[in-house]
Amino acid sequence: MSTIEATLHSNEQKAKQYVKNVYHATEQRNPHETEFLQAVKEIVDSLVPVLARQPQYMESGILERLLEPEKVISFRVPWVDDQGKVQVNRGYRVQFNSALGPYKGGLRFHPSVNESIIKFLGFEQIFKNSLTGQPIGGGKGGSDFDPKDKTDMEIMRFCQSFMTELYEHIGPDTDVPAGDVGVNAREIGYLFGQYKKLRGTFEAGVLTGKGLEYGGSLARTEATGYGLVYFVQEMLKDNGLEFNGSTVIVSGSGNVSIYAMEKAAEFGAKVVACSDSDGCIYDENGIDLDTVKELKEAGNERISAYTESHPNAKYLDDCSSIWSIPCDIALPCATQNEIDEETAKALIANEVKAVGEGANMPSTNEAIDVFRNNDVLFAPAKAANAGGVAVSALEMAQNSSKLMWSFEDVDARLQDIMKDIYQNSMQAATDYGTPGNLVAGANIAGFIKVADAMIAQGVI
Ligand code: NDP
Ligand code: 2IT
Repeated sequence: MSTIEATLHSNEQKAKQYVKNVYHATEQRNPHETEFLQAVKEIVDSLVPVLARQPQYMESGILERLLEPEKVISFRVPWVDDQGKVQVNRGYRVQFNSALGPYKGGLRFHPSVNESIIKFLGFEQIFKNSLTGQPIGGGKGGSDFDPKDKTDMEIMRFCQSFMTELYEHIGPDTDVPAGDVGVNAREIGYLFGQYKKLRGTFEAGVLTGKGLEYGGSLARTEATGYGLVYFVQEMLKDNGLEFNGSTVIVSGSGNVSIYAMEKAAEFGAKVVACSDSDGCIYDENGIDLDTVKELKEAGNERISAYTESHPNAKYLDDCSSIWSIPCDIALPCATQNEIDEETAKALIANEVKAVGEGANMPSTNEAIDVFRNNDVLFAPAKAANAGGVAVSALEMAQNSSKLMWSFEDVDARLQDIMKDIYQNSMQAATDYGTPGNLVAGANIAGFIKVADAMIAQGVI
Protein backbone atom coordinates (compact mmCIF):
# COMPACT_ATOMS: atom_id res chain seq x y z
CA MET A 1 0.00 0.00 0.00
CA SER A 2 1.41 3.45 -0.92
CA THR A 3 1.52 6.26 1.67
CA ILE A 4 -1.42 8.00 -0.01
CA GLU A 5 -3.46 4.80 -0.05
CA ALA A 6 -2.61 4.15 3.60
CA THR A 7 -3.72 7.69 4.60
CA LEU A 8 -6.97 7.29 2.65
CA HIS A 9 -7.60 3.93 4.27
CA SER A 10 -6.97 5.31 7.74
CA ASN A 11 -9.23 8.34 7.07
CA GLU A 12 -11.97 6.02 5.89
CA GLN A 13 -11.72 3.96 9.08
CA LYS A 14 -11.91 7.19 11.12
CA ALA A 15 -14.93 8.39 9.13
CA LYS A 16 -16.71 5.05 9.59
CA GLN A 17 -16.08 5.15 13.33
CA TYR A 18 -17.22 8.80 13.53
CA VAL A 19 -20.48 8.00 11.70
CA LYS A 20 -21.04 4.98 13.94
CA ASN A 21 -20.50 7.05 17.09
CA VAL A 22 -22.70 9.89 15.92
CA TYR A 23 -25.49 7.52 14.92
CA HIS A 24 -25.26 5.69 18.25
CA ALA A 25 -25.50 8.99 20.16
CA THR A 26 -28.52 9.97 18.05
CA GLU A 27 -30.21 6.67 18.90
CA GLN A 28 -29.55 7.20 22.60
CA ARG A 29 -30.88 10.71 22.52
CA ASN A 30 -34.01 9.95 20.45
CA PRO A 31 -34.75 6.33 21.40
CA HIS A 32 -38.36 6.11 20.18
CA GLU A 33 -38.08 8.19 17.03
CA THR A 34 -37.94 5.34 14.52
CA GLU A 35 -38.73 7.35 11.38
CA PHE A 36 -36.21 10.05 12.29
CA LEU A 37 -33.51 7.44 12.98
CA GLN A 38 -34.27 5.70 9.67
CA ALA A 39 -33.79 8.95 7.75
CA VAL A 40 -30.59 9.72 9.67
CA LYS A 41 -29.12 6.25 9.05
CA GLU A 42 -29.68 6.46 5.30
CA ILE A 43 -27.90 9.81 5.10
CA VAL A 44 -24.98 9.39 7.48
CA ASP A 45 -23.93 6.02 6.05
CA SER A 46 -23.62 7.54 2.60
CA LEU A 47 -21.42 10.40 3.85
CA VAL A 48 -18.43 8.23 4.86
CA PRO A 49 -16.46 8.89 1.62
CA VAL A 50 -16.97 12.66 2.00
CA LEU A 51 -15.87 12.69 5.64
CA ALA A 52 -12.83 10.56 4.79
CA ARG A 53 -11.74 12.97 2.09
CA GLN A 54 -12.65 16.19 3.93
CA PRO A 55 -11.92 15.50 7.63
CA GLN A 56 -12.65 19.16 8.47
CA TYR A 57 -16.32 18.18 8.56
CA MET A 58 -15.59 15.77 11.40
CA GLU A 59 -13.29 18.22 13.17
CA SER A 60 -15.97 20.91 13.22
CA GLY A 61 -18.66 18.55 14.52
CA ILE A 62 -20.88 19.08 11.50
CA LEU A 63 -22.93 15.90 11.90
CA GLU A 64 -23.50 16.42 15.63
CA ARG A 65 -24.84 19.91 14.85
CA LEU A 66 -26.81 18.87 11.77
CA LEU A 67 -28.64 16.10 13.63
CA GLU A 68 -29.96 18.38 16.34
CA PRO A 69 -32.78 20.69 15.18
CA GLU A 70 -32.10 24.38 15.78
CA LYS A 71 -35.54 24.67 17.38
CA VAL A 72 -38.50 22.35 18.06
CA ILE A 73 -41.82 24.03 18.77
CA SER A 74 -44.70 21.92 20.07
CA PHE A 75 -48.02 23.47 21.05
CA ARG A 76 -51.63 22.89 22.03
CA VAL A 77 -54.25 23.52 19.34
CA PRO A 78 -57.69 23.87 20.94
CA TRP A 79 -60.74 24.33 18.70
CA VAL A 80 -64.52 23.91 18.87
CA ASP A 81 -66.28 21.39 16.62
CA ASP A 82 -69.69 21.83 14.96
CA GLN A 83 -71.41 20.26 17.96
CA GLY A 84 -69.90 22.90 20.26
CA LYS A 85 -67.49 20.38 21.82
CA VAL A 86 -63.93 21.42 22.61
CA GLN A 87 -61.26 19.42 20.77
CA VAL A 88 -57.53 19.50 21.41
CA ASN A 89 -54.78 18.56 18.94
CA ARG A 90 -51.03 18.89 19.07
CA GLY A 91 -49.15 21.17 16.69
CA TYR A 92 -45.46 21.09 15.72
CA ARG A 93 -42.90 23.13 13.86
CA VAL A 94 -39.37 21.80 13.68
CA GLN A 95 -36.94 24.49 12.52
CA PHE A 96 -34.13 22.17 11.59
CA ASN A 97 -31.43 24.11 9.81
CA SER A 98 -31.11 27.70 8.56
CA ALA A 99 -27.58 27.60 7.10
CA LEU A 100 -28.80 28.27 3.54
CA GLY A 101 -31.83 30.48 4.19
CA PRO A 102 -35.10 30.75 6.11
CA TYR A 103 -36.55 27.42 7.28
CA LYS A 104 -38.72 26.04 4.50
CA GLY A 105 -40.98 23.02 4.37
CA GLY A 106 -44.56 21.86 4.50
CA LEU A 107 -47.20 21.27 7.16
CA ARG A 108 -48.78 17.81 7.46
CA PHE A 109 -52.21 17.26 9.00
CA HIS A 110 -52.71 13.52 9.55
CA PRO A 111 -53.61 11.45 12.64
CA SER A 112 -50.26 9.62 12.43
CA VAL A 113 -48.23 12.83 12.94
CA ASN A 114 -45.82 12.82 15.89
CA GLU A 115 -42.44 14.39 16.64
CA SER A 116 -40.50 11.57 14.98
CA ILE A 117 -42.37 11.98 11.70
CA ILE A 118 -41.99 15.76 11.66
CA LYS A 119 -38.28 15.42 12.48
CA PHE A 120 -37.62 12.89 9.70
CA LEU A 121 -39.39 15.15 7.23
CA GLY A 122 -37.57 18.26 8.48
CA PHE A 123 -34.21 16.52 8.39
CA GLU A 124 -34.66 15.31 4.80
CA GLN A 125 -35.89 18.75 3.82
CA ILE A 126 -32.47 20.28 4.64
CA PHE A 127 -30.76 18.20 1.95
CA LYS A 128 -33.63 18.43 -0.54
CA ASN A 129 -33.72 22.22 -0.28
CA SER A 130 -29.95 22.40 -0.66
CA LEU A 131 -30.17 20.31 -3.84
CA THR A 132 -32.61 22.79 -5.43
CA GLY A 133 -29.79 25.38 -5.46
CA GLN A 134 -32.14 27.94 -3.91
CA PRO A 135 -31.58 29.94 -0.68
CA ILE A 136 -33.80 27.89 1.65
CA GLY A 137 -33.10 26.11 4.94
CA GLY A 138 -34.98 23.05 6.18
CA GLY A 139 -38.07 22.75 8.39
CA LYS A 140 -41.36 20.92 8.71
CA GLY A 141 -44.50 21.07 10.82
CA GLY A 142 -47.98 19.74 11.23
CA SER A 143 -50.53 18.27 13.56
CA ASP A 144 -52.22 15.00 14.46
CA PHE A 145 -55.49 16.64 13.32
CA ASP A 146 -57.44 14.53 10.79
CA PRO A 147 -59.05 16.79 8.17
CA LYS A 148 -60.80 13.85 6.48
CA ASP A 149 -64.04 13.72 8.46
CA LYS A 150 -64.27 17.46 9.24
CA THR A 151 -66.54 20.15 7.83
CA ASP A 152 -65.18 23.21 6.09
CA MET A 153 -65.91 25.40 9.13
CA GLU A 154 -64.17 22.95 11.47
CA ILE A 155 -61.10 23.01 9.21
CA MET A 156 -61.17 26.82 9.27
CA ARG A 157 -61.40 27.00 13.06
CA PHE A 158 -58.61 24.45 13.43
CA CYS A 159 -56.33 26.34 11.00
CA GLN A 160 -57.01 29.63 12.81
CA SER A 161 -56.13 28.12 16.18
CA PHE A 162 -53.00 26.46 14.74
CA MET A 163 -51.81 29.78 13.29
CA THR A 164 -52.62 31.73 16.46
CA GLU A 165 -49.71 29.90 18.07
CA LEU A 166 -47.47 29.46 15.02
CA TYR A 167 -47.49 33.06 13.73
CA GLU A 168 -44.91 34.29 16.24
CA HIS A 169 -42.37 31.79 14.94
CA ILE A 170 -42.68 32.33 11.19
CA GLY A 171 -42.23 35.10 8.61
CA PRO A 172 -41.05 35.61 5.00
CA ASP A 173 -37.38 35.77 6.13
CA THR A 174 -37.69 33.45 9.14
CA ASP A 175 -39.68 30.34 8.33
CA VAL A 176 -42.01 29.73 5.38
CA PRO A 177 -44.44 26.79 5.71
CA ALA A 178 -46.39 25.24 2.83
CA GLY A 179 -48.63 22.20 2.24
CA ASP A 180 -48.00 18.47 2.64
CA VAL A 181 -50.36 15.55 3.34
CA GLY A 182 -53.78 16.92 4.35
CA VAL A 183 -52.79 20.54 3.67
CA ASN A 184 -53.73 21.95 0.31
CA ALA A 185 -54.91 25.33 -1.06
CA ARG A 186 -57.96 25.50 1.24
CA GLU A 187 -55.92 25.04 4.44
CA ILE A 188 -53.18 27.41 3.24
CA GLY A 189 -55.90 30.02 2.60
CA TYR A 190 -57.26 29.80 6.16
CA LEU A 191 -53.75 29.78 7.65
CA PHE A 192 -52.74 32.82 5.57
CA GLY A 193 -55.90 34.74 6.52
CA GLN A 194 -55.26 34.25 10.23
CA TYR A 195 -51.56 35.18 9.92
CA LYS A 196 -52.50 38.39 8.08
CA LYS A 197 -55.07 39.30 10.72
CA LEU A 198 -52.68 38.72 13.62
CA ARG A 199 -49.75 40.57 12.01
CA GLY A 200 -51.82 43.37 10.55
CA THR A 201 -49.77 43.35 7.32
CA PHE A 202 -50.00 41.50 4.01
CA GLU A 203 -46.78 39.47 3.99
CA ALA A 204 -47.35 37.26 0.94
CA GLY A 205 -44.04 35.41 1.32
CA VAL A 206 -44.88 33.86 4.71
CA LEU A 207 -46.55 30.80 3.18
CA THR A 208 -46.35 29.11 -0.21
CA GLY A 209 -48.95 27.12 -2.10
CA LYS A 210 -51.29 30.12 -1.84
CA GLY A 211 -54.27 30.69 -4.14
CA LEU A 212 -53.47 32.50 -7.37
CA GLU A 213 -55.64 35.50 -6.35
CA TYR A 214 -53.45 36.39 -3.37
CA GLY A 215 -49.83 35.66 -4.20
CA GLY A 216 -49.71 32.01 -5.26
CA SER A 217 -47.53 30.82 -8.12
CA LEU A 218 -48.77 29.20 -11.29
CA ALA A 219 -47.56 25.58 -11.54
CA ARG A 220 -47.06 25.14 -7.76
CA THR A 221 -50.01 22.71 -7.65
CA GLU A 222 -48.45 20.60 -10.41
CA ALA A 223 -44.82 21.07 -9.36
CA THR A 224 -44.05 18.01 -7.21
CA GLY A 225 -45.68 15.46 -9.53
CA TYR A 226 -44.39 17.09 -12.73
CA GLY A 227 -40.93 17.52 -11.20
CA LEU A 228 -40.83 13.84 -10.25
CA VAL A 229 -41.58 12.81 -13.82
CA TYR A 230 -38.99 15.28 -15.22
CA PHE A 231 -36.38 13.80 -12.89
CA VAL A 232 -37.25 10.17 -13.69
CA GLN A 233 -37.27 11.02 -17.41
CA GLU A 234 -33.63 12.17 -17.10
CA MET A 235 -32.69 8.96 -15.32
CA LEU A 236 -34.49 6.81 -17.91
CA LYS A 237 -32.91 8.71 -20.82
CA ASP A 238 -29.43 8.12 -19.40
CA ASN A 239 -30.19 4.40 -19.48
CA GLY A 240 -31.77 4.15 -22.91
CA LEU A 241 -35.35 4.03 -21.58
CA GLU A 242 -38.35 6.41 -21.64
CA PHE A 243 -41.88 6.91 -20.31
CA ASN A 244 -43.29 6.62 -23.80
CA GLY A 245 -44.80 3.14 -24.16
CA SER A 246 -44.12 2.17 -20.51
CA THR A 247 -46.64 0.85 -18.01
CA VAL A 248 -46.68 2.92 -14.82
CA ILE A 249 -48.25 2.58 -11.37
CA VAL A 250 -48.53 5.55 -8.99
CA SER A 251 -49.59 5.07 -5.38
CA GLY A 252 -51.79 7.66 -3.67
CA SER A 253 -54.34 9.89 -5.36
CA GLY A 254 -53.49 13.20 -3.74
CA ASN A 255 -51.60 16.24 -4.98
CA VAL A 256 -48.30 14.55 -5.86
CA SER A 257 -49.87 11.43 -7.34
CA ILE A 258 -52.39 13.21 -9.58
CA TYR A 259 -49.80 15.43 -11.28
CA ALA A 260 -47.26 12.61 -11.59
CA MET A 261 -49.95 10.60 -13.41
CA GLU A 262 -50.82 13.59 -15.60
CA LYS A 263 -47.23 14.23 -16.76
CA ALA A 264 -46.37 10.52 -17.17
CA ALA A 265 -49.44 10.10 -19.41
CA GLU A 266 -48.48 13.26 -21.33
CA PHE A 267 -45.05 11.65 -21.91
CA GLY A 268 -46.78 8.64 -23.50
CA ALA A 269 -46.91 6.24 -20.55
CA LYS A 270 -49.93 4.10 -19.69
CA VAL A 271 -50.77 4.68 -16.01
CA VAL A 272 -52.76 1.65 -14.92
CA ALA A 273 -53.14 1.99 -11.14
CA CYS A 274 -53.41 4.43 -8.23
CA SER A 275 -54.64 4.19 -4.63
CA ASP A 276 -55.75 5.83 -1.40
CA SER A 277 -55.32 4.63 2.18
CA ASP A 278 -58.27 2.19 1.80
CA GLY A 279 -57.43 0.44 -1.47
CA CYS A 280 -56.30 0.70 -5.08
CA ILE A 281 -57.81 0.71 -8.55
CA TYR A 282 -56.42 -1.12 -11.55
CA ASP A 283 -57.61 0.02 -14.97
CA GLU A 284 -55.76 -1.84 -17.69
CA ASN A 285 -56.98 0.62 -20.32
CA GLY A 286 -55.22 3.42 -18.48
CA ILE A 287 -56.57 5.48 -15.55
CA ASP A 288 -59.08 8.19 -16.48
CA LEU A 289 -57.48 11.10 -14.64
CA ASP A 290 -60.48 13.43 -14.99
CA THR A 291 -62.48 10.98 -12.88
CA VAL A 292 -59.72 10.76 -10.24
CA LYS A 293 -59.54 14.57 -10.10
CA GLU A 294 -63.32 14.82 -9.74
CA LEU A 295 -63.32 12.31 -6.89
CA LYS A 296 -60.23 13.56 -5.05
CA GLU A 297 -59.58 17.22 -5.94
CA ALA A 298 -63.13 18.49 -6.32
CA GLY A 299 -64.80 15.99 -3.98
CA ASN A 300 -63.98 14.15 -0.80
CA GLU A 301 -64.57 10.64 -2.14
CA ARG A 302 -62.83 7.30 -1.78
CA ILE A 303 -60.91 5.93 -4.78
CA SER A 304 -63.23 2.88 -4.78
CA ALA A 305 -65.92 5.14 -6.33
CA TYR A 306 -63.88 5.10 -9.59
CA THR A 307 -65.35 1.72 -10.49
CA GLU A 308 -68.91 3.19 -10.46
CA SER A 309 -68.17 5.09 -13.68
CA HIS A 310 -65.55 2.58 -14.93
CA PRO A 311 -67.03 -0.88 -14.33
CA ASN A 312 -64.16 -2.59 -16.18
CA ALA A 313 -61.63 -1.33 -13.64
CA LYS A 314 -60.83 -3.53 -10.63
CA TYR A 315 -60.85 -2.33 -7.02
CA LEU A 316 -58.50 -4.10 -4.59
CA ASP A 317 -59.46 -3.62 -0.98
CA ASP A 318 -55.93 -3.01 0.37
CA CYS A 319 -53.67 -0.13 -0.63
CA SER A 320 -50.51 -2.27 -0.59
CA SER A 321 -51.98 -4.53 -3.33
CA ILE A 322 -50.97 -1.87 -5.83
CA TRP A 323 -47.39 -3.19 -5.71
CA SER A 324 -48.44 -6.61 -7.01
CA ILE A 325 -49.58 -5.06 -10.32
CA PRO A 326 -46.94 -5.54 -13.06
CA CYS A 327 -45.31 -2.33 -14.29
CA ASP A 328 -42.15 -0.94 -15.89
CA ILE A 329 -42.01 2.13 -13.65
CA ALA A 330 -43.31 2.47 -10.08
CA LEU A 331 -43.88 5.92 -8.55
CA PRO A 332 -44.70 5.70 -4.83
CA CYS A 333 -46.50 8.99 -4.05
CA ALA A 334 -48.54 8.29 -0.89
CA THR A 335 -46.58 7.99 2.35
CA GLN A 336 -43.44 6.85 4.21
CA ASN A 337 -42.44 3.17 4.28
CA GLU A 338 -45.08 2.05 1.79
CA ILE A 339 -42.44 -0.16 0.09
CA ASP A 340 -40.63 -2.65 2.31
CA GLU A 341 -38.18 -5.41 1.39
CA GLU A 342 -40.88 -7.91 0.41
CA THR A 343 -42.72 -5.35 -1.69
CA ALA A 344 -39.49 -4.44 -3.46
CA LYS A 345 -38.91 -8.12 -4.27
CA ALA A 346 -42.47 -8.44 -5.62
CA LEU A 347 -41.90 -5.46 -7.93
CA ILE A 348 -38.65 -7.00 -9.15
CA ALA A 349 -40.35 -10.36 -9.77
CA ASN A 350 -42.70 -8.40 -12.05
CA GLU A 351 -39.66 -6.90 -13.83
CA VAL A 352 -39.91 -3.29 -12.69
CA LYS A 353 -37.17 -1.24 -14.37
CA ALA A 354 -37.30 2.03 -12.46
CA VAL A 355 -38.64 3.42 -9.17
CA GLY A 356 -39.10 7.16 -8.58
CA GLU A 357 -40.02 8.37 -5.11
CA GLY A 358 -42.67 11.12 -5.06
CA ALA A 359 -43.56 10.65 -1.40
CA ASN A 360 -41.01 11.31 1.34
CA MET A 361 -39.12 8.14 2.39
CA PRO A 362 -41.64 5.73 0.79
CA SER A 363 -39.02 2.94 0.63
CA THR A 364 -37.44 1.39 3.70
CA ASN A 365 -33.64 1.24 3.73
CA GLU A 366 -33.87 -2.53 3.16
CA ALA A 367 -36.10 -2.00 0.10
CA ILE A 368 -33.58 0.51 -1.33
CA ASP A 369 -30.83 -2.12 -0.97
CA VAL A 370 -32.98 -4.67 -2.81
CA PHE A 371 -33.58 -2.25 -5.70
CA ARG A 372 -29.92 -1.31 -5.95
CA ASN A 373 -28.67 -4.89 -5.71
CA ASN A 374 -31.00 -5.87 -8.56
CA ASP A 375 -30.01 -3.01 -10.88
CA VAL A 376 -33.39 -1.29 -10.68
CA LEU A 377 -32.97 2.42 -11.51
CA PHE A 378 -33.79 4.27 -8.29
CA ALA A 379 -34.62 7.97 -7.91
CA PRO A 380 -34.59 8.91 -4.19
CA ALA A 381 -37.22 11.26 -2.76
CA LYS A 382 -34.86 14.03 -1.68
CA ALA A 383 -33.86 14.61 -5.27
CA ALA A 384 -36.89 13.36 -7.19
CA ASN A 385 -39.65 15.16 -5.28
CA ALA A 386 -37.78 18.45 -4.83
CA GLY A 387 -39.87 20.13 -7.54
CA GLY A 388 -42.57 21.13 -5.06
CA VAL A 389 -40.32 23.03 -2.72
CA ALA A 390 -38.34 24.41 -5.68
CA VAL A 391 -41.47 26.06 -7.07
CA SER A 392 -42.32 27.21 -3.54
CA ALA A 393 -39.00 29.08 -3.57
CA LEU A 394 -39.96 30.53 -6.97
CA GLU A 395 -43.25 31.63 -5.35
CA MET A 396 -41.22 33.40 -2.64
CA ALA A 397 -39.14 35.11 -5.35
CA GLN A 398 -42.30 36.29 -7.13
CA ASN A 399 -43.75 37.55 -3.84
CA SER A 400 -40.70 39.58 -2.91
CA SER A 401 -40.43 41.10 -6.39
CA LYS A 402 -44.22 41.62 -6.53
CA LEU A 403 -44.35 39.94 -9.93
CA MET A 404 -46.29 36.97 -11.28
CA TRP A 405 -44.62 34.73 -13.85
CA SER A 406 -46.47 32.72 -16.51
CA PHE A 407 -47.13 28.98 -16.17
CA GLU A 408 -44.67 28.31 -19.01
CA ASP A 409 -41.96 30.36 -17.33
CA VAL A 410 -42.31 28.57 -13.97
CA ASP A 411 -42.56 25.15 -15.65
CA ALA A 412 -39.42 25.81 -17.72
CA ARG A 413 -37.52 26.80 -14.57
CA LEU A 414 -38.81 23.66 -12.83
CA GLN A 415 -37.52 21.49 -15.68
CA ASP A 416 -34.09 23.13 -15.49
CA ILE A 417 -33.95 22.69 -11.72
CA MET A 418 -34.85 18.99 -11.92
CA LYS A 419 -32.21 18.41 -14.63
CA ASP A 420 -29.61 20.20 -12.50
CA ILE A 421 -30.48 18.13 -9.43
CA TYR A 422 -30.12 14.96 -11.50
CA GLN A 423 -26.77 16.03 -12.97
CA ASN A 424 -25.35 17.26 -9.65
CA SER A 425 -26.40 14.08 -7.84
CA MET A 426 -24.89 11.88 -10.57
CA GLN A 427 -21.68 13.93 -10.51
CA ALA A 428 -21.35 13.69 -6.71
CA ALA A 429 -21.90 9.91 -6.90
CA THR A 430 -19.08 9.62 -9.44
CA ASP A 431 -16.77 12.00 -7.56
CA TYR A 432 -17.12 9.98 -4.35
CA GLY A 433 -16.68 6.52 -5.80
CA THR A 434 -20.24 5.22 -6.30
CA PRO A 435 -21.10 6.01 -9.94
CA GLY A 436 -24.82 5.80 -10.75
CA ASN A 437 -25.85 5.67 -7.07
CA LEU A 438 -28.36 8.52 -6.84
CA VAL A 439 -29.07 7.84 -3.16
CA ALA A 440 -25.47 8.56 -2.20
CA GLY A 441 -25.07 11.27 -4.84
CA ALA A 442 -28.11 13.26 -3.68
CA ASN A 443 -27.13 12.97 -0.02
CA ILE A 444 -23.54 14.03 -0.72
CA ALA A 445 -24.38 16.94 -3.05
CA GLY A 446 -27.02 18.21 -0.60
CA PHE A 447 -24.73 17.81 2.39
CA ILE A 448 -21.59 19.55 1.11
CA LYS A 449 -23.30 22.88 0.51
CA VAL A 450 -24.99 22.91 3.92
CA ALA A 451 -21.82 21.80 5.72
CA ASP A 452 -19.69 24.49 4.02
CA ALA A 453 -22.26 27.18 4.90
CA MET A 454 -22.31 25.99 8.53
CA ILE A 455 -18.53 26.12 8.78
CA ALA A 456 -18.46 29.61 7.25
CA GLN A 457 -21.02 30.85 9.78
CA GLY A 458 -19.17 29.55 12.84
CA VAL A 459 -20.40 27.51 15.79
CA ILE A 460 -23.86 28.96 16.42
P1 NDP B 1 -52.25 14.52 -0.18
O1 NDP B 1 -52.86 14.72 1.17
O2 NDP B 1 -52.68 15.40 -1.29
O3 NDP B 1 -52.48 13.00 -0.66
C1 NDP B 1 -51.97 11.93 0.06
C2 NDP B 1 -52.35 10.65 -0.64
O4 NDP B 1 -51.67 9.57 -0.04
C3 NDP B 1 -53.83 10.32 -0.52
O5 NDP B 1 -54.22 9.56 -1.62
C4 NDP B 1 -53.88 9.51 0.76
O6 NDP B 1 -55.01 8.65 0.85
C5 NDP B 1 -52.60 8.72 0.66
N1 NDP B 1 -52.10 8.45 2.02
C6 NDP B 1 -51.76 9.37 2.97
N2 NDP B 1 -51.35 8.78 4.10
C7 NDP B 1 -51.44 7.46 3.85
C8 NDP B 1 -51.16 6.33 4.63
N3 NDP B 1 -50.72 6.42 5.91
N4 NDP B 1 -51.34 5.11 4.03
C9 NDP B 1 -51.78 5.01 2.75
N5 NDP B 1 -52.06 6.07 1.97
C10 NDP B 1 -51.90 7.26 2.52
O7 NDP B 1 -50.68 14.59 0.04
P2 NDP B 1 -49.52 14.86 -1.02
O8 NDP B 1 -49.87 14.27 -2.32
O9 NDP B 1 -49.17 16.29 -0.93
O10 NDP B 1 -48.31 14.06 -0.35
C11 NDP B 1 -48.01 12.70 -0.68
C12 NDP B 1 -46.56 12.42 -0.33
O11 NDP B 1 -45.71 13.30 -1.06
C13 NDP B 1 -46.17 12.63 1.14
O12 NDP B 1 -45.15 11.73 1.50
C14 NDP B 1 -45.59 14.05 1.13
O13 NDP B 1 -44.73 14.27 2.22
C15 NDP B 1 -44.86 14.03 -0.18
N6 NDP B 1 -44.52 15.32 -0.78
C16 NDP B 1 -45.46 16.27 -0.99
C17 NDP B 1 -45.12 17.46 -1.60
C18 NDP B 1 -46.13 18.50 -1.94
O14 NDP B 1 -45.75 19.50 -2.55
N7 NDP B 1 -47.39 18.32 -1.63
C19 NDP B 1 -43.73 17.76 -1.96
C20 NDP B 1 -42.81 16.66 -1.75
C21 NDP B 1 -43.22 15.51 -1.16
P3 NDP B 1 -56.27 9.06 1.77
O15 NDP B 1 -56.99 10.11 0.98
O16 NDP B 1 -57.03 7.82 1.94
O17 NDP B 1 -55.71 9.57 3.06
O1 2IT C 1 -41.94 17.62 1.29
C1 2IT C 1 -41.93 18.68 0.66
O2 2IT C 1 -40.94 19.04 0.01
C2 2IT C 1 -43.13 19.51 0.68
N1 2IT C 1 -44.13 19.11 1.28
C3 2IT C 1 -43.13 20.86 0.02
C4 2IT C 1 -42.55 21.90 0.92
C5 2IT C 1 -42.68 23.31 0.44
O3 2IT C 1 -42.22 24.18 1.20
O4 2IT C 1 -43.19 23.58 -0.64
